[in-house]
Amino acid sequence: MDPDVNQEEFIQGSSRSSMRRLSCLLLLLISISYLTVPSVCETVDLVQNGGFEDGLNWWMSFSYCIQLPRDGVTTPYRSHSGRCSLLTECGTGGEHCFGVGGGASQNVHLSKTSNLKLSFWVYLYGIPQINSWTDIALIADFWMPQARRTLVYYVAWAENIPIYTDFPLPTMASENVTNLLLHGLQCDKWNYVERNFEEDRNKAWPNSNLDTAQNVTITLIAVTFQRLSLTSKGAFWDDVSLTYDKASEPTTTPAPTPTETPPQTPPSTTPPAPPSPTPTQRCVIATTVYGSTMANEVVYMRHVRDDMIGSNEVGRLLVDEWNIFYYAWSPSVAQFIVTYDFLRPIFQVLLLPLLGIVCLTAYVYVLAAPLNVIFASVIASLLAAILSTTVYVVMPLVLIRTIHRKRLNLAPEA
Ligand SMILES: [Ca+2]
Repeated sequence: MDPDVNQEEFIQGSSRSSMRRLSCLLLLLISISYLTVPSVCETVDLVQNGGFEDGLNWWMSFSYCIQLPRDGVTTPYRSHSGRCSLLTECGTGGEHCFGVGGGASQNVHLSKTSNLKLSFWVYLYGIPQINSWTDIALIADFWMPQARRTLVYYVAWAENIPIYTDFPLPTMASENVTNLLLHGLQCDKWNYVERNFEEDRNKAWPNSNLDTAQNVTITLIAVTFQRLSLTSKGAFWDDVSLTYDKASEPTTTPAPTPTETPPQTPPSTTPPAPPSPTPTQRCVIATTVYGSTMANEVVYMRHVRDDMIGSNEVGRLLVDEWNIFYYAWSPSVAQFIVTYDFLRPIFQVLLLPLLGIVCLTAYVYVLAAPLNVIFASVIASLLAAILSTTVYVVMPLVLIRTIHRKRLNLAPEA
């Protein structure tokens, strides 16, 4: 017996056994991630395109003064996550209008209004410490069959004059408008605001049954009432979110569903061709496989990529590097799937491990983020890279090698 051959067989057997154990461990980890992250996966966001990565899709831009239009616009100049945010800018009042500014709004359909959490990031600029004659606010309008109630979350307001109880519409009765002044927000930096929507609503109108509200319109606006303003001022908005936790929802009542209001530029449900990766950097393969940019799987993947990992400078750098690599080859794969449509269900199965990896990545990010968001982005990216490479590169190679060797062993000797 040749001891070298025995040693080689022993090493090969040992490496196969290690690979099997690694594969089992990975499968176990991915399965556990599916079971243990329902809170992450089942948080439903009713606001569409709240990170403004798809331009103003789902949002409607408007100006406070028609003669001096200053619509809300999306901009890559500054963002909290991803590449873009919404800019609402104030202007000089001049002689034409009492206030100049504008914003963007989105109508959200509610089948019930409980367990709702409102959150957003806002970056104020050009606002002095004391009074600027400027109102910057997120406005929530509840629409009911016979009435309308308005909650105004001020992030900046004209401190030296009484608050406009009828802002933004002078015709609204003040008892229907509730102003909430959000203190402690700072200029020239991103501020995070999170509100219990239900609590605010019930405090504002304890005796009115707002459960009957079927729609809420969320408006982001910046308006100045200064006649002569030399400085540019306003706000950037990002990651606007109105969520409810599916897990905590009573089973006896129907679940809220995303808005049915047609968007300004509705995404195609059956893309005839693979979606373009620019400028919004959609997940092209997942979008092609699941048939829509708004498919739950695609929205979730994008959310983890842009709003979690890409929520800080280092994370965004990692996401950018990944995008350069990914978009170098993914449009060809997407085109292939479009050409051979019957492959779509196969790709849906092939993407299941990726969904598990994304859930696990999100779980790790959520665990690590309270320590440090940059650390969370790095560790989550690293985990995603290692798991994806192992599942989609290493394991298939090992499988091919094993099959090849078995064939060689079975081949009759010459
Ligand atoms: Ca964004």
